[in-house]
Amino acid sequence: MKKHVLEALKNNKDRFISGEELSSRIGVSRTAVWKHIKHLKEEGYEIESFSRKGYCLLKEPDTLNGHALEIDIDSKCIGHKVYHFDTIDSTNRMAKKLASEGAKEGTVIIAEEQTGGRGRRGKQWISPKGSGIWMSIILRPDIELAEAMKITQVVAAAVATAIEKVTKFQVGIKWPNDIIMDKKKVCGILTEMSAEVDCVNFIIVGIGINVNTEDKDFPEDIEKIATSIKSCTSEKVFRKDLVKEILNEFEELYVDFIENKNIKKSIEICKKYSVTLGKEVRIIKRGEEMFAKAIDLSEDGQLIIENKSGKIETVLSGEVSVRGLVDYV
Ligand code: BT5
Repeated sequence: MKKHVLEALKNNKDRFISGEELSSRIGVSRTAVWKHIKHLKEEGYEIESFSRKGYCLLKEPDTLNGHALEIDIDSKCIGHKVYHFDTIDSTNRMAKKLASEGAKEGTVIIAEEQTGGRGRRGKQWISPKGSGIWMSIILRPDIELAEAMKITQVVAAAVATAIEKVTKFQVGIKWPNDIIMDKKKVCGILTEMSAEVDCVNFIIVGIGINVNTEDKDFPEDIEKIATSIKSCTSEKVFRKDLVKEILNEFEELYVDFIENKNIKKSIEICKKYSVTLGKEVRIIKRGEEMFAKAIDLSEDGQLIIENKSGKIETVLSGEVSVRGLVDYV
């Protein structure tokens, strides 16, 4: 019901809407309307109220409130259902739990803070309260295991496009799963899946973006390699606008990939934004270090490198650092 009150207020932003109108539209008593308005105010919504005129929404808070997101998101499937947590250990862990309990494709789990945010191979992801986008999307594509690996490139393409659209600041993609601004990491992507030998049960796409995060919010070792959108643009970004843009961009590229079996557009975007191609890279794979030149992305998003002896190889995954970026060692 609170969602319906909020929806009515958002749809009538420039005028007062009376308690009576709200109660008859939504089908609850005027006291119930008043209680929902009170809760919304407690959540940070600025709502002006006059006894004769009713209620008028003046300003929304920068929370990622599930109801508000569901109202605003206009993608068809991705984000139709949003679970919002004030604090959680990891949205990817929660997404896996919900997916194994039957949550539908497109369900989004988002949190203001993660206490056990995860990167790849058990690494930690720092997720300070209220300053970033820490979210996971549940996907249930009917694809083969080998295809599923490509999803990270689809996500990277969508996130890079969305950040650049919203901020107008130049972004880069560091293959395979980092988004870069000003030579530092602003976003990481973690793709996990549950699969049988021949089919995928579900895929969880985890996206962590430092949006309004301050340098002091990062531990010292991370501060050196990480940045936030606000640090780069000097402007606070309304996180909800960015979430909306990401989900829209992702849905378009994802549908193309799954329904049309076409990942071309995503790979083209990844190439366009790549900060890896043409550079000297250091790759660590199964404990072994290798220096090479990154020369291209294959049709399905693998990194093509030329090693020191001139041999062309394809890299499926691994730890990559790129000469010229802050984390190059
Ligand atoms: C990643 O791993 O970059 C994937 C990060 C995915 C985070 C999201 S948040 C929502 C969802 N729920 C989760 O629990 N996770 C996902 P990787 O490429 O392995 O990079 C991890 C490394 O990035 C760490 O070892 C640090 O060096 C660095 N790092 C940690 N926190 C960071 C931050 N906030 N910003 C930039 N770099 C960070």
